[in-house]
Amino acid sequence: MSIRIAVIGTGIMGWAHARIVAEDMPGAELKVVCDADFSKARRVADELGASDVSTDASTIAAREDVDAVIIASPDATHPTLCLETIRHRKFILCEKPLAPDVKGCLEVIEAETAAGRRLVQVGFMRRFDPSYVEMKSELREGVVGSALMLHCVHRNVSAPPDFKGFMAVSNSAPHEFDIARYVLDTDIAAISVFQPKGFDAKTVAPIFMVVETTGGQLVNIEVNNNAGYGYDVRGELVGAAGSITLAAPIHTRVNADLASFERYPVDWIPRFADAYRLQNKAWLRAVQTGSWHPDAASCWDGYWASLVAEAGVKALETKSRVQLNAVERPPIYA
Ligand code: ISE
Repeated sequence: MSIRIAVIGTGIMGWAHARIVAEDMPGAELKVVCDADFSKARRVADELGASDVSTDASTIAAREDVDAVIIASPDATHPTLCLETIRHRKFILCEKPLAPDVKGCLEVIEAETAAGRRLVQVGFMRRFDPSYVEMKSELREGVVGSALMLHCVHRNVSAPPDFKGFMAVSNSAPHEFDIARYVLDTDIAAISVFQPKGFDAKTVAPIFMVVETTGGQLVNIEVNNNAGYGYDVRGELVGAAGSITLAAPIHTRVNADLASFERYPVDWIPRFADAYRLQNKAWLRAVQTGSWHPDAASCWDGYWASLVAEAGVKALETKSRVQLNAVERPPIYA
């Protein structure tokens, strides 16, 4: 019996998830494509062979022909749609962020705790990226000794029209906040945020963060949403006895015009194509079996990403180091 999946949202991520469901998730069926704009939903449904379209996201979870829901609608709608879907006890893959603020994350955590079981996986797909997975396992093997620092670079070609400077912290960097917790197996104690001279929190410009973990490690994160040359995500974990460097999935090297070069991807979809496929397949197995992949990001991980993001925006705006105070972890996320 196929798992009938509804995808809410037909933006860059909604398209990407709908395509993976339709083309690369045996055991799943793309049942409904939902978008407030009927023509967008119709176009994705027609191209990918979905059975139905909808323009009302609030009705999706109640549908008897939908078993599970992928939420890839605008960030602000995520918590409400999670709450509605949890109310119907259906599994959710919620694109990051779980909620744009900590309050929204805690509301979803409260609902999931009341439901007595995990139903939500948050779309921190880098946890399924083969290079980050290998970085974590090499660290666990003790190859480079104890982890001391993690250097992160996260560069986009260009920021979307409505992007503001602080969104480098609240929208882009949550991937690094989460992957640091995943790779280092730790939580976050404090964050400091800097920009080169002459920029403010509204100006889209390179942002440099220093994150202190509760394990005593240092994580530095550069985010540049207008790097211009390509989508470039780098990472180097520094241990007491060596280091582990992330390798991007480069498949060809071009030799032409007396030059030899590799091409950068245009955005995160091709760079993390394997990660999205593996993430979505792991989520489908959880829907089918009720047991979660150990790397799957839970609502607790979604809460931490928003907690660090909120602290990071405050650190940017106040030009100060901000310490984090997390709530106690509910037992269902142990
Ligand atoms: C975007 O929202 C993402 O999630 C991408 O993975 C990230 O690279 C990009 O910077 C964000 O804006």
